[in-house]
Amino acid sequence: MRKQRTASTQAGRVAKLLGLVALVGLAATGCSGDEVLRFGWPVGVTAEADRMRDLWTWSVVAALAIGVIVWALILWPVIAHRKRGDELPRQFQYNHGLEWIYTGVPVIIVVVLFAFTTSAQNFVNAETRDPDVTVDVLASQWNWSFGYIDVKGFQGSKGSAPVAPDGEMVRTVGNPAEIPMLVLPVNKRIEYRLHSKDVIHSFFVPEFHFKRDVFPFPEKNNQDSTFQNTIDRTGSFVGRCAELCGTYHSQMNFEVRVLPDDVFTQYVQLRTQTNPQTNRPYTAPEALAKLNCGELCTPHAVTTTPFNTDRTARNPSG
Ligand SMILES: [Cu+2]
Repeated sequence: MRKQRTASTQAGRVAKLLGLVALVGLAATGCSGDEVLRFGWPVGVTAEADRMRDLWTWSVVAALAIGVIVWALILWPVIAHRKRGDELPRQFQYNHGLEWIYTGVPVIIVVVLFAFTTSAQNFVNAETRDPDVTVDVLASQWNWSFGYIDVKGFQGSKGSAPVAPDGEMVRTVGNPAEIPMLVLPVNKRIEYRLHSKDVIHSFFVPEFHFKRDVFPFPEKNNQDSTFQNTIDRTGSFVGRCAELCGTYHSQMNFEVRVLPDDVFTQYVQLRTQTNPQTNRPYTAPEALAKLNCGELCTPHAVTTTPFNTDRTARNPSG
């Protein structure tokens, strides 16, 4: 009896110690409640991102809860039932009830996780028939080019070769002085049509909580190179290539600039006009500078901060 009491007192002490360690660990990170529940993910800027964040948060919470139960089931026999003599303790094998539980519970967990994952995936992959803006995303070693399929009457259609001849689509192409910039309107349905000139790349915007591989045309094996989303706030977001694609893969970054709808309309109109100062069509930074809409139109892209687009500074061996 005394032995049992001692064991339960020790288990209580260990539980208190573990609780204290968890509390200090949580407090010492300096994270807010929302940050803790994001478990390392950035703040999402699309409804799709929020849905995936919910799935991620609750999956981690479920995994932690199961982890705590498993740790307790390991620690409890280690502490409370450690060897106390040579006498063999009572044996519990062939307990069918227990076997049903530890087979059935994991199956239920997998089914529940599968259901929630499928539901989130269907929501993220959903596409409307008539998106507000359709952008052609062309990846190449080691650059991005973004075109507006609806601008200048280009008749692109899903499934057809998406590369428009030069001049038919307003395009933004990165160069050593300008990061490639994808300018989009806020709260509008955007369709992204992805394709590559050469090897496989991957279109990744951390704030979208989403990336999709970008394959050379034509599509094979029923791959879906199109996706849609709606960005719910204005701002400037970093995009990256997330598929190792060669020497300068790490510098294959881009920027997503999200503007109010009316400013975006003016932006696209400017991009179809000639800049009297250069006698060439307005580039993305020139058009943003002309729009003069404060911080939102500040042409981050003419500097390379925080990006480094300098392809000449490194030696050829990379
Ligand atoms: Cu790449």
